[in-house]
Amino acid sequence: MAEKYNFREIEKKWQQKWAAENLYRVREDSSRKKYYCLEMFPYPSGNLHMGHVRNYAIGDVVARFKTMQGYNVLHPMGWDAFGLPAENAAIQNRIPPAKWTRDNIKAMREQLKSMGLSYDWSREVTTSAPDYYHWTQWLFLQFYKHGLAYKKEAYVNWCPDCHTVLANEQVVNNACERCATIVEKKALEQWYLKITAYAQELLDSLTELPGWPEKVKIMQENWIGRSEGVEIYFTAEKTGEQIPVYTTRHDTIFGVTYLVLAPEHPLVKKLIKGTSAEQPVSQFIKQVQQMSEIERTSAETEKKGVFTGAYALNPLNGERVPIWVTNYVLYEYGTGAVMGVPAHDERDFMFAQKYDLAIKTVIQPVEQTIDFMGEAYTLDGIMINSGDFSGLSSEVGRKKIAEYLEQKGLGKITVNYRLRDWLISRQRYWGAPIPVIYCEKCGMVPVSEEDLPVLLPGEVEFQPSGESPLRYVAEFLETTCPQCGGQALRETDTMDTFVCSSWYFLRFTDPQNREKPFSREKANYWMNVDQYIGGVEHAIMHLMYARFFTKALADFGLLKVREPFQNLLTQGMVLKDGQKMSKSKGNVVSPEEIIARYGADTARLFILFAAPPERDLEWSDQGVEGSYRFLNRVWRLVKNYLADLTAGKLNVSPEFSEEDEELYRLMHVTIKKVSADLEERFNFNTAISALMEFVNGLYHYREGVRQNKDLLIKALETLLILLAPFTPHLCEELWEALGKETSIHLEDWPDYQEEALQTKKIEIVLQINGKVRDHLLVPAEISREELEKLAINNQRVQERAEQAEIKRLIVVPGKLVNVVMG
Ligand code: ANZ
Ligand code: ZN
Repeated sequence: MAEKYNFREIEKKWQQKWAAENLYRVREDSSRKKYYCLEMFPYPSGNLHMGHVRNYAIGDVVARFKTMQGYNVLHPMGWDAFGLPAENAAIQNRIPPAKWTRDNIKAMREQLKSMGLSYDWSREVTTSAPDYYHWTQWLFLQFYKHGLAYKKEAYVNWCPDCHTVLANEQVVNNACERCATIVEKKALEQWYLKITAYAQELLDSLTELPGWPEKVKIMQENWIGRSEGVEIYFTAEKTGEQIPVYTTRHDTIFGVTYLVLAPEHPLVKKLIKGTSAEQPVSQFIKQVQQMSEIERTSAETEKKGVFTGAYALNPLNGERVPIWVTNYVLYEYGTGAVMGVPAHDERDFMFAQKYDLAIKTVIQPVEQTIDFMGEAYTLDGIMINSGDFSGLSSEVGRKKIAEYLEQKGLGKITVNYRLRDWLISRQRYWGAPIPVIYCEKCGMVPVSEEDLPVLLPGEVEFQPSGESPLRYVAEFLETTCPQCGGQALRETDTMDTFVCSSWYFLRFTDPQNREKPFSREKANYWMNVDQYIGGVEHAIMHLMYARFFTKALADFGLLKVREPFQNLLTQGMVLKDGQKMSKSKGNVVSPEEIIARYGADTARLFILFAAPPERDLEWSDQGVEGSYRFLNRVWRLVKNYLADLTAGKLNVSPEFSEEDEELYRLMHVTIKKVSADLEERFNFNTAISALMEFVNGLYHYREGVRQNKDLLIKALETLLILLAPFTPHLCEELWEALGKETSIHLEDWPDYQEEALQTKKIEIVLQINGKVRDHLLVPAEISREELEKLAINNQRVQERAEQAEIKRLIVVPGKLVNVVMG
């Protein structure tokens, strides 16, 4: 008998068998409850890392568990295959992106398959394949038709190194998220998707997602950044034009001592034209445009500005205040103009001090008066120096002032969001071409749906120039107008890859559809995703965009649900020596090596056992060894049982012995524990601990003299079934060894019996004056009082009590009671 199990043979055997039998293929079946389990699909970098292994192992346990619970489970996998790395590889190694991507997918698919994951591979999708991006383009056209895709000139984040535009979310600390180059501002015509049209709904429906981590919802809420305030109309003294400013602190309006415009504000040019301020202001604007939004609003950045020489009038008190241009006001937020209240805003305070502008106190703390202002008082308080509004609290004052402004037509109550429209244009080759054509006569014309997909050309010269490489491919660029048939040019921008990943979960419901992105019926059957699993690094962008798409597509009539992901699990990182595994740190443990050395089941078990899924996990070689030893223990348990069975060593006993009772109880306790751990919080680690205890219990039972064959086989089967979602190959192999002819992964998840849980009895030694007199068989959870009662009523004690008095009782819980008599 083999001492160690041959995982190499076993794992390969079952992977092939499962594939040949299409074990994980699913179809819509309205008579069954569905369950959609999805892990974030990977970018095909070519190499599976431990983060992937963790992500997919978690998802696989969930999918297998739900299948065994009787759900019709959709568990698909695909490739987020457009994006820069493929293009960079093409530039560096002269490999066409399509080939690079195809090769990497092939390699990674094999790696995934070696993990024994229960994917329905017939549903595999690749976002860079024409049969997928066909529908990405089609969806773009629907956004366009509904007024949710538009083009505008904008100052965009430009990475001079990647030669492309970056979304705000891709700028980290003023640098490109990918290459860390400092980001510049550049004016370009760009395509946007109008996510802001859904800002309020994206915020409101967060409350309908109790199955999302609180921290992710808070990040989304902050990103949407709703604020309620007032637009107040100041007037430019020189031109008489209105200057709306956005404020949330209109209770401070009597403290305004200056007005500030964003450098991009169109009024600036008018105000300075032909004045002595024209030259310095223009100079300043140029400087500011080199800064990113984050840098401009950061508390550390020095607030700088220039006076325009012009003045504005305060609509409430008619006061005349100077108009400045500064680096800290953003054109894209609110109205791009702000009223400066140095006494009550920190930025304004610093600014006023620096440029010697007036500081006027109009809010006072309730408790004390302030006579010297060493800093801004930014909290609410009582209004002073505020005309008729003096004496009101800030809160009441805000209400009254808002009403007053609205009544007089001097302003209006407004809600603002930090969320910006989503810039989707990329000046890159390896993305879905934006299906738009420019005709000299007709202007901008969307490509007809019948002409989709707009295919990416194969032969392309990669010379990053800031323009899309597609611009230099004549047969792509030059086309005819769908309206007039005249000569026309194609749009050469491609879409941000986040567009592709905003609807892939829908394509999985109907991946081969040639008529539509997906059928409404199929999407309605499978959606929404019951459990989504992935890294927290996608907490903002991907999840927000996918939610936006789902809502918009529901409004287009393409599906019913308005939220894509019912429950979200964000798994922790895999660390080595306390640090994230990375090539540069040289602390990477390769999944391929671990699987080659110990097998996929060991790798899966270790990674699921080492930490709860949401926490970071510290890699441990001993931990891997331990998991491997445990699986060998399970292996030997079953193999030894089979040997004993053949040798005729096991009998059917008519009634349960104490040991039988104990094993029976342990089995039910384990079912209960593992089920609860999987059902409630995916506490895989404690579920596995329970299974380890069960295995210990089984070994203990096997040491006993008398073994109940029926019970033993039941216990072994239960063990394999409960362990199957974690280590599918080993369990399937042993299941087969037990003579089963159908897959263990199609077995029903077992139920536990409530009565069985209580049956555990323990033996307590009864002493009288330190001498053993009897043994008491009692329930394990017996209380001290009950035990004392039992001891006193014990026959031996009662006999003695005729001559002697009970003086005291000494109880050692779970072990003994000593009755002291004299
Ligand atoms: C006057 C004021 C007085 C302000 C005061 C604050 C304190 P949230 O809550 O984020 O919406 N603001 C408005 N538009 C801006 C822009 N485009 N760039 C930079 N700052 C802008 O913040 C609203 C506040 O942010 C507004 O209220 C405005 O400053 C500033 F004691 O107006 B406040
Ligand atoms: Zn035309």
